Amino acid sequence: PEAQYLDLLDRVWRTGSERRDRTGVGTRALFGATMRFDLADGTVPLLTTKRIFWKSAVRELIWFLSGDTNIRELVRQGVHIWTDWPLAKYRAATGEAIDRDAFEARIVEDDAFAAEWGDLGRVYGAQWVGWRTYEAAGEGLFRAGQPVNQIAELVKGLRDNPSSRRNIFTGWNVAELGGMALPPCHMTYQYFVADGRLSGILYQRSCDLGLGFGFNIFEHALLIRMLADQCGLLPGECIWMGADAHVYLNHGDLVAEQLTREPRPFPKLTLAPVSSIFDYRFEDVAVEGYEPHPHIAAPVAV
Ligand code: THF
Repeated sequence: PEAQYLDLLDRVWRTGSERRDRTGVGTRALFGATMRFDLADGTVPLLTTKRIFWKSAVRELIWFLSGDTNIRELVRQGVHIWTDWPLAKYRAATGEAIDRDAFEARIVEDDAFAAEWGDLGRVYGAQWVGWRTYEAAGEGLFRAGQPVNQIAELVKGLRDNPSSRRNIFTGWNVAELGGMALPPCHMTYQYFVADGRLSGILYQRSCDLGLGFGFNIFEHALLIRMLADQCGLLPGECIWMGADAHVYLNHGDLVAEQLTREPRPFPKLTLAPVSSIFDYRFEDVAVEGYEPHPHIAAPVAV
């Protein structure tokens, strides 16, 4: 099954259109790709052709579900994958040449500093569990309404109305895109129940195949497993739809190396039983039999 990913990686690198992107690094990109992974046997799509730091991915997903948008909690847990954006902003604003470790140390130690510089704005967690609403309050006036917890609504929907075609949540809040450090890449999720099995589709508008994909697909699968457990369902298929699927130009060597490697079987995932989708802790997630090829370090374009 990992062959689907390797084929896309190869195709994008060989035939993708070369383009300048927002970050200035440049990419090769193809538009429109699909992959599907069967979760019914208890496996998860965790890439084996290089080590993926799945523990960071678990912590990131739990952080999204908690509604948090400040990197502080991630940094406290040793997860560094979101640090580069607040760091770049801080450096640009202050002109201070602070290094990454010192910046992270301040985020953890200094409450006011974390509040001012650690927040990513209205990103994933804010939209997933706290989508803002407003209600009319007289002539041309509005007041804040009760925020929508899309994840709680989804769980309810899957339990009460599993055949609905509206079991969806999205991070793409048009009105708040300007208030996000980065608009969501993995943006829309939809679910489907048949024969007691839960399948999910993720629509990803933009995918960094060399770096982010390994995290994105694993978290998509993990969320399907959590939702299935919470709704008394078995896992079905994990389907991925990528729009702009790209490889950064400075990931060429990584791609070449990864394509020489033989994929191994995907590992098994087990979840402890917990009473709500919001109660998962890191310790409740176990991955067994993960024997990947060595990690390949790759720079992240900010
Ligand atoms: N921006 C870009 N350019 N690529 C992305 O993959 C990406 N994301 C998120 C938001 N913007 C993005 C951030 N997610 C790593 C992993 C995921 C990220 C960002 C960075 C990363 O550096 N991974 C390294 C080390 C991991 C670690 O130290 O734990 C790796 O080798 O996997 C995709 O959603």
